[in-house]
This record gives sequence, structure tokens and C-alpha cells, in this order.
Amino acid sequence: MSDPAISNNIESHLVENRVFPPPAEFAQRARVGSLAEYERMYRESIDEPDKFWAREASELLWQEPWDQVLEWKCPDARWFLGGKLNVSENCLDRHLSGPRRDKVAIDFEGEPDDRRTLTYAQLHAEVCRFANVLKARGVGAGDRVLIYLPHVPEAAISMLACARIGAVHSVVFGGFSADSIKDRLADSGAKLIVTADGGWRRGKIVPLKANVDAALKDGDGQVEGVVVLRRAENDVTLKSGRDVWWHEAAAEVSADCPAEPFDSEHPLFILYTSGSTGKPKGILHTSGGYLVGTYATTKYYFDLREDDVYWCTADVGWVTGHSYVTYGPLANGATVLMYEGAPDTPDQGRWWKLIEEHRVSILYTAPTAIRAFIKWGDKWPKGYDLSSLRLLGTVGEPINPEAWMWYRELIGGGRCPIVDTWWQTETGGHMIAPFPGATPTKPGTATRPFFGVDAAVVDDAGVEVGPNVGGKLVIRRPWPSMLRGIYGDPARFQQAYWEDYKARGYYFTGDGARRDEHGNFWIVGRIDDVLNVAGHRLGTSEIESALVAHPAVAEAAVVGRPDEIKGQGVVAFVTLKGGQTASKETADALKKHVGTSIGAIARPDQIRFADALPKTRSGKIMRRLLKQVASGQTVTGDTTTLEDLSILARLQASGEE
Ligand code: 7RM
Repeated sequence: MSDPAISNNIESHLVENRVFPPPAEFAQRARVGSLAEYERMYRESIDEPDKFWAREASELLWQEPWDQVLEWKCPDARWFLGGKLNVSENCLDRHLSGPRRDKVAIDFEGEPDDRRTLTYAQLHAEVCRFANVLKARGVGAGDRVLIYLPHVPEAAISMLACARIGAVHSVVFGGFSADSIKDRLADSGAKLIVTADGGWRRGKIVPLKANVDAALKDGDGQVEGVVVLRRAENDVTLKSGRDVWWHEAAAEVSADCPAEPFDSEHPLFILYTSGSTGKPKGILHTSGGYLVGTYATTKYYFDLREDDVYWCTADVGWVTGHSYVTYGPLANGATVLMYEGAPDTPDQGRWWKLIEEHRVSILYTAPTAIRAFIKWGDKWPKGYDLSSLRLLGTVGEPINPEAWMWYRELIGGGRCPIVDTWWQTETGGHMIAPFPGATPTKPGTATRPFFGVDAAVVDDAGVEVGPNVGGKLVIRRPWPSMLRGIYGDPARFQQAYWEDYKARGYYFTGDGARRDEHGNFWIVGRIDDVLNVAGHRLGTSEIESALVAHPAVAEAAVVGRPDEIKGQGVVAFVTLKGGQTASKETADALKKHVGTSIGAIARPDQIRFADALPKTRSGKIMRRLLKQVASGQTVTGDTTTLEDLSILARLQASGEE
């Protein structure tokens, strides 16, 4: 903490009072205004889920009403059966008949400080036009479209255009590499790619189109077309017959595209996320349930008001950007701020300047960003007027109390409730979080479940454990925005989420947690081989595969180690092939290689060369030991199955590379 006054203030808070009741003024206006009200509504949602969800769903526009709220044959859930809707109509057309027509839907600022606003009427027109571009290029209902764009309005426009015509989008984060695009293309079978010449990040151009070209260099496969947005104006090559400029294609079609009805269970998108084994999983979400879930959670957890300026800092390439930049806020008719670039460009005050100038009232970001700001110093936020803020949110990883207190005091001025939201790509929307006008908060806990969410901490047999006992976090009944499967891999869907508690029909989250005596959930983090680096999910196995694909590497084991800013850092233990030297040059080459094969976020922070990896007699790498070695702890626990005890000593002695 760079400011001693704040530091003392925070310490006294920690000592005197760690519970923060919702501010009275906030509670008075809030949709859920007291803990008793939350408890009453939660009870109702659990006792009569159909009634609860039908009420939420009926706030949306259905072209045909559903005749059954839920059909549950574990692990297959179907919500709002028989109902038909158009997701884009709900996010756009639904707002056009009243004053929201001319309300700003997207308030965009690019990294180079270019600005653009789109009202709901304008956004609607752009989406309809782009839906017609997709149609003209042969995209129809059920077809997959890969979106690889910077964080610009066209990302939301292309997602909504897909939704409008029933096409299934698969957004690939712009920070991912050509190889990642290639894998996702192959898995999803997308026939069209939407990309841009480039996007801005830290004053440099991210060469998106060039990455797409590299992904397609061995042949286009099933890809029939590439639509290219002009954004950074860098030079790109367009392959004739396959590639077209967005603006040219859009000029040729009309802005009239009626919203067709789609079945509630019609697929909406596939989003790839890391698992504990193998390649990323294509998480499949469908229309009705997903929209109801993101609509309701956005409404209640951010307690949205008509005049809010809402800013979620996540990129559309992640689930947070799907649910809480695009679908949830637009379904609620909110004004969404979208910022393209880095938080430290041109300087470390950029975010606070954005908040001051756009009068942001709701800020939703990740603990890793907060920790970076703490490091950069209090002078940055203190130099701007942040008085427009009324609510703060966090997502992506457990938040450490110091970051929570800093966020509350320095950013929220001590007056804004903090909504710590626990959820996953798979859950589609928020699952555990405080209601800003009702739930007393404590730094570090996401508190209690959303309506209809039956979360519990259980032991290996699936039996709920007592207060303050650690266990596995499960969800004991279906919820509308839950994943409907892993695209093209039902066996993996079963195995990854349902196998552990098959008989009981519980969804296993992959997280460890405990619940305190007040019913608050404290999420410990992943208990599988998934890392959380700067709020982003990465599979250790993906990084290991990238490493062993390098010609110098014989074997690799990747683990996480605590990192002050990123939460976790990546440490790779590597054994080299004969004739290779364990040098700084080799380590740098391997780091670079992981960066190009997955993306910069997966780059190991440290490569540790070893002449062997610690294994059990049956040949399994002992990750527990490696984690301890990586974080500099003394290795404890059972090492008797270790094949060669001297390996351990050599590993601990192996220095930083
Ligand atoms: C939204 C998102 C999911 C994993 C999840 C957790 C961790 C997310 C919190 C959190 C503690 C939180 N989707 N996680 N939010 N842990 N408190 N508020 O992050 O699919 O990319 O990651 O992230 O481990 O399982 S995700």
C-alpha cells in the first residue's frame, strides 16, 4: 500500500469491523433491499423454481410461450420447452418502442482515444445489416461462425447478428494465437470467420488478420469466407473469392432483417475454456435459459437503473464479455461502456480517466487488475473524479482482503457495495454473490447463492460437510444458464462434470470451498489441474503439450505458483532432449514458443530445467511436489512413492531460468 493514511485506515477496518452491511441509501432503492427479503425470495426460488423462473422469463419477449419450464434428465437440462424467442430481438428490438430507442447502448472508446456511441436504434440497424451480410455469405441457422476481433462494438454486433439468424458464434480471444484459432476452427467446424485487420493494445497493433491467415495457411478446410473489419488500418492481404471487407459487404445489403423465432434450446454459442486434461472444451450454451439467467443476474446483482453507465472491463473473448458486456446488460437496456485497450496506455490513469469522462456508475473488473493498480500507486485513481461510481463488482478469482479493501476505499470512496461474483464459463452467469442492497459483505467471500442456485460444499461421497469444513463445491440442481454440453463430446461432458457425483446428479465445479457459519461461501480455487492466471483459465496440460511439441523438450510438467499480481504464475519443469543445453537462451526460446502456440497469457514465468521429473512408481508426475518446489516451500507429506528421491533434492537446487 503506497499511501500510509489509507493503509492505516484499512488496517483499522480489518481490526475493528470486517463486515460491511449494504449502504442504507443503496438498500432503500434496491430491488432486494434486505437480507430477510433475499432469504424469502431465495426460499421461494428453491421451493417453487418453476414459478420463480417463469416470472423472470416473462419479463422477456417470447414469440411463442413455453409449455414446460424445465425437463431434467441428468446431465441434460432443457429450459422453457416449446418456447420460441430471438435473443437479439430481446437485446435490441424490445427497447425500440420507448425512450430507450435513443438511449446509448454502446459507448465506445478505442485505445487511441477514438470515440463512438451507438444508440439502441443504431445498434439494431448495424446488427440487422450484419445479419444480412452473414446470410448473403451463406450462413444459416445452426452454422458456426468464428469471431476473432478486438474489443470494439463490432464484436457485440457480430455476436448479436449471429443470434439474430440462429447461427452459433464461437468467439476466440484476440490474445490467442494462430494455432488456437486452428484448433477451434477444426473443433467447431465454423464456415465463416469474422476478424479485423488489427486491434490496438499498448500502442501496438495486434495483427488479427495475419493470425487468421496463418491459421488457414495449410488450407481453408471448411472455411468459406472471412469478413474483415477495418480497425487499425494496417496492411493486410485479402484473398479474393474468400475475404471481404466488412464495410463493403455491409454496403451491399439492407438494414432490414426481421427477428425469426428460435427454439428455446437452439444453440447460441460455443466458447472454449480450459479443462484439466487435453485441449480446451467447447462449452455449449443455448438461447432461452442463457438469456433468462444473464438477464436476471445482471438486473439483480448490479441493481441496474435506467441512468447507469455500466462498465465491465472483460474482453468479449471471455465468458464475462459474453454474459456481462453483451447479453445481460443489453437485455436490460443498459448503457455499456466498451474500452478497447490496455489499462496503462498512455499512462496508468487510463481507467480512472475513462470513469471520470464517461461518468461510469458500475464498474465490474477482476482482482488481478486491482492488484496491478495497487502496485502502480494511489496517485492514479486519486487524480480523477470517481464520484459517479455507485457499485463495484469483481470476478475471475478469489479476491484477497487487501485488494478488496483498496477497491472499496480508493475506488469506491467507501460508499459503494462490492459484488464479488463467483461463476464459470460453464454456469453462463453469476452463481454466488452478494446482493448489493441486501447482503452484508466481507472481504474475500462471494457470500451466498443466487436465486434458484443450490450450491453446497460436499465431501468425496457427495455428503454436505459442516460449517468451515473444506470440500468440493457442487451445484445440486439445474439452473437456466447452465452449459448444455461440450460441443461434439458428450462423453467428456459426463466425465468432466457429472461423474464424481453421478448418483446424486450434482454438477461438480472443479473448485474447492468452505461455507462459514453464516452460510457464506469462501472459494479456495481450482482443485484440478487448471490454473487461474490473471483471472484467465489455463490448463496445465495445454501448456505441457505446447512445450513437448518444441524440438528441444523431452518432457514437461507445468504447475502454478502464487503470484502477487496475477494470482498464479506459470512454472514449467522441463527435461531436455540429449544434446540440448539448459541455458537462459533455451528457456527464453521455450517461453516464446508457448506464447506463439497458445497466447501471451500462457507464457511460463519460469522454466526450471531438470534431469528428471518426480514420478510415482506407476509413472505419474507428482504435481503436489512440483507445486511445493515451484513456490519455494519445503516439500512435505508423503514422498515414499517417489521413484528416485534424489530427483527431489536436485529439483529444489535447480535455480531460476
Ligand atoms: C467467470 C469466470 C472459472 C473459475 C472458477 C473459479 C474462478 C471465478 C471467482 C472465482 C473465486 C470468484 N469464468 N473464479 N470467479 N474464484 N471467487 N468470484 O471466471 O470459466 O474463466 O473461470 O474462476 O476457480 O471455477 S472461467
